[in-house]
Amino acid sequence: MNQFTVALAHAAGIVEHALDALLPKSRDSEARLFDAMRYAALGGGKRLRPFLVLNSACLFGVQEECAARVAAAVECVHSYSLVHDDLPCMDDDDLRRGRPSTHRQFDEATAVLAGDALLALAFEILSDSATHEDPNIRCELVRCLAVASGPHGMVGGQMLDLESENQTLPAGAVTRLQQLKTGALIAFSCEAGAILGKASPPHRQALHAYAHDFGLAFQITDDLLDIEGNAEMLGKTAGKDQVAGKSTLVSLVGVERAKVQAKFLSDQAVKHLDLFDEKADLLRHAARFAIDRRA
Ligand code: GRG
Repeated sequence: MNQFTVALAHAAGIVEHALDALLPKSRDSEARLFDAMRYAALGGGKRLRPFLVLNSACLFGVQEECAARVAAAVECVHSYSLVHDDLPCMDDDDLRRGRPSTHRQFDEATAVLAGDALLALAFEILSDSATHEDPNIRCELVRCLAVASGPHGMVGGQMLDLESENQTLPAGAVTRLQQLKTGALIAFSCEAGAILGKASPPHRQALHAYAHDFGLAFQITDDLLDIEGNAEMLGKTAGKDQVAGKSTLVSLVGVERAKVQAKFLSDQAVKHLDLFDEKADLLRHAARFAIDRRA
């Protein structure tokens, strides 16, 4: 295992420990809801967003327990988005993270409620004084996560994505859609450390720029994996973009040019970290991982 793989596994351990504590095992009549929430949030995944939260927080000397709570909140939002995305009314997928998607394991109504509950729990976690002693910081975290996950972020991107099926979008529209659907939550994950650490505007701006290029490189790679991968390797159904007639950078410019663009964006993301010392090395490695990953 290389240094980055070890660090990613370490971040996964930290966020899973936090989620395990924040998601009670059972609560009498609501037991089924909590079981479904735990199934969705604790069932694997790369935990890349938590990694980004923990490592951006590390740059500013933030206490690990505080960063772990923010990482757990981000993963709650991410897990909710996957649960809802897999529903029959959206992507209609039976497989997620190598096992039945939440509505297949439970039922549709439970999956909708588990997703809703995970979203609400994220904000409950952020607004708790255990996340940061300063209420202004907690308020800023809540505001930024709300923007990243709502109509100006992930949900807005998902709407554009649904509307774009069987249409050819221009490259600029594809980029905007992906920035909203995937990039906004990744950007929050990178900036969260700067918010927690009350970083200077240039440091926060550098992380924002890093996240912008990282998010696009990550999504182009996702689109490439959808074409080049298979269900066993990805833990989810492959080849869905083509079936749904979705415009992606890969469908617009082809596999080879998309790979060149992803590499360009990953390199550019690394350059945005120039004002940080070697403490940012794991974030530099992460930009490479975003394009080299096989799942
Ligand atoms: C339904 C509200 C709502 C939003 C859906 C995030 C999303 C928007 C849909 C999920 C489907 C998808 C392919 C989105 C693109 C973002 C993406 C690559 C998600 C998968 O993230 P990974 O690879 O997943 O980090 P793991 O399982 O590793 O956590």
